Amino acid sequence: QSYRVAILGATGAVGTELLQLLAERQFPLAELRVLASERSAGKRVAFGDETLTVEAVGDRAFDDIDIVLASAGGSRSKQWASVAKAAGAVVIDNSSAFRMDPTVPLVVPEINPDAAADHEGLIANPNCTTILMGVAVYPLHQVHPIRRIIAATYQSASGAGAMAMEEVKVQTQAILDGKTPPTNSFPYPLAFNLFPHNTPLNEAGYCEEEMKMVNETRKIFGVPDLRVSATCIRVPVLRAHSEAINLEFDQPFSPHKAKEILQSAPGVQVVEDWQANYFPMPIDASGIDPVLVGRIRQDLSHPCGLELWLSGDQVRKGAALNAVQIAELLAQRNWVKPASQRQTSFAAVGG
Ligand code: 2RA
Repeated sequence: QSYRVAILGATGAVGTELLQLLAERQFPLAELRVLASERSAGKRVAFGDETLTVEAVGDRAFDDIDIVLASAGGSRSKQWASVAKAAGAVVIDNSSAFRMDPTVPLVVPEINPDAAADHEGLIANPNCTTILMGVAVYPLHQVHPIRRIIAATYQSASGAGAMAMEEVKVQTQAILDGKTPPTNSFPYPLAFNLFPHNTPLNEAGYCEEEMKMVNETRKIFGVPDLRVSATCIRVPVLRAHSEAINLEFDQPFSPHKAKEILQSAPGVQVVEDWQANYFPMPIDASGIDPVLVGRIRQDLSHPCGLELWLSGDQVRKGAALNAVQIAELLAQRNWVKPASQRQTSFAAVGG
């Protein structure tokens, strides 16, 4: 079976990656519609060796569409998700708008694929930092339940969009030329600098980005009381996030056993050459599917603790690839239609 797919936000960094992945992975397409704001209508975007013309999103834009891959920001998702659902499409939304809605599955296919079965036309793609951490630590959680996660992230400019990636290059050149670097994507220069993620802070002093890792991980793992703390930092890297992760279990977890588990874990590639001091880096993680994990070692401050380090492509597995893998999951399991409609059709044929 092939599907009529629409990409909302087709001209952004994630939208561009969605197009590339749909072509690379030969997703079964009956039609591909590329949608963006009025301002981008008419632009041409590459799809494999074709080019497609961007259409302005509007009330009829989702007619006859089966699957919408949305990555145009939370306000656009809030504006158009109900229109797309009403037109009969399932929306896989990359924004944070619906992630914590109890009626909306929040899915990482390597972790909780079955959660996608219950969708009623809307599935949320988790935050990039949550996806990368979850893919790396869930295989360990399946062997010994994790009691506590402490994460420190080193987040690339791509998380703030294609313009931010361009700006960090311009800032770098300006500083090398002895000029004042422009600051549009962030309130302060990112080149030769780093700073705590600049999303709003709560009363406890945690920013929204850090609370996404706490709350989304609990929902995806199905462990509402999982103890998570995070410190999210923006660093002058283009498109791969890195994370230092400390895990506490209820019993000792040997680094050797952890490495063995991760070497066969879905979506993970272990990279650690202790002699060469070679471990995951953004320059290796950029542009590839797997999350690179390494420096797996005993936490020397806790007998039941484990430390690890990861780098993963924020635009790819952190956003676009995870969304496309959800679409592939729906197609493989015949879950494209909302659960209530599937049950009705099953009953109708005397199932
Ligand atoms: C960031 N995770 O990196 C957020 C948005 N994708 O800023």
